[in-house]
Amino acid sequence: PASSPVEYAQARDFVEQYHQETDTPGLEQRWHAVRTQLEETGTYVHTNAELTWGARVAWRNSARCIGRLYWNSLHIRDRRHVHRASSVAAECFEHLRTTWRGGRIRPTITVFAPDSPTGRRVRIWNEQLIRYAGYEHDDGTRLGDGRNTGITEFARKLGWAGPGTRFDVLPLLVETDQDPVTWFELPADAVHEVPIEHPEYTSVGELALLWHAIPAISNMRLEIGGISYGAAPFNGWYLETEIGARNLVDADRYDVLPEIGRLLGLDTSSERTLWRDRALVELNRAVLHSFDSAGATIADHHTESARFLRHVRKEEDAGRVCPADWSWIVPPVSGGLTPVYHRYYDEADLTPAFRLDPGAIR
Ligand code: HEM
Ligand code: NRG
Repeated sequence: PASSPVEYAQARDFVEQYHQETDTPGLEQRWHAVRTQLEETGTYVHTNAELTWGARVAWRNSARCIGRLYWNSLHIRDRRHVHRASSVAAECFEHLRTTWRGGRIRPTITVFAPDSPTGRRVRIWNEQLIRYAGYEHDDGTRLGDGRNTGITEFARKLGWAGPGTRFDVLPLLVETDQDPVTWFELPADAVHEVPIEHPEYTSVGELALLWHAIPAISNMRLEIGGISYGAAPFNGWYLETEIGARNLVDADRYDVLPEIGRLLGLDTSSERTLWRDRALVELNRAVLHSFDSAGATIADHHTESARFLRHVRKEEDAGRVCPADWSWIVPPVSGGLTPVYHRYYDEADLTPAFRLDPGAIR
């Protein structure tokens, strides 16, 4: 189904906002050109500068993101001419290779062809470019990442089969108006993984835990001035708590705290020994230590929290509101030790924006 024509008001707001904030002359001239395109085609084409600024501001407007201090240096890969499934997959793999930079990860977004009134449409089904499969076997045993059982089942129905380890990298699932949803195995040189080891408790390494170095969200649409980019995968770097307090820890995911507690010789007989909390802190130390050893960029929650408050102050100084969602910004470890805990934030739904489609599956 074709998307509806772009709304004039959204296009106008964006063009105004762009010219004002970036001090670019020629607003009325540009608006005239945009309006003509809207009249003739029902949509319009962003200039390169508009796309760059729009994507950066969509990041700046992401209320759940603690990492926004560097919003203005987001690297944009303009791939608006790419709209076939296999080329989309190839460009996603190239995205992963170029953002890596030998471990000095550079925040990057690749923008594919937008939805159009003529029916053009590109979708990546995966939540992130790199995710681990989750299996629920008939005998009730589970393997891998419980978050991804839905998409794993879906990939298997399409004919994909993983090696059956705890960390099988899922294939990329791409659908376009011209291609039914198709799976593409990720090439090894696009996937960097970090084995998790503890700086002192060497037995933690025997658990053979690992995680992928790059978090690249691929199922959010990028909305700029009424244009909707249905596939625009982006990444920065990890905050250690995402891995060390959630992905490896949530009971419905890798649930490793009981194993860590045993290895550390903690008294797990009662909650009141706080063995979970002690294991959690050691796991987060292990994640930071392992990424550092691998030379892969990763933030810690103290430093990233302080940076975020610098960002909020900079935004205020620039005369802008900085929308933030307390429940997403405050880290899941030692919340009260971080400065982001001790205040409230503005709420606002600003555009450009990244949005999750209601139909997105896991
Ligand atoms: C969410 C950190 C870069 C857009 C988050 C979250 C963290 C985070 C910790 C919360 C995730 C969760 O609790 O599951 C960082 C760090 C970055 C970074 C350390 C390093 C540069 C980026 C970039 C973009 C971005 C480059 C987009 C261009 C978002 C969005 C969300 C988010 C849209 C919300 C995701 C959702 O609703 O599920 N970020 N981020 N972030 N970030 Fe960032
Ligand atoms: N919690 C998710 C990733 C969400 C986004 N986090 C970032 N984004 N750091 C996880 O995989 O654990 N980023 O663009 O850097």
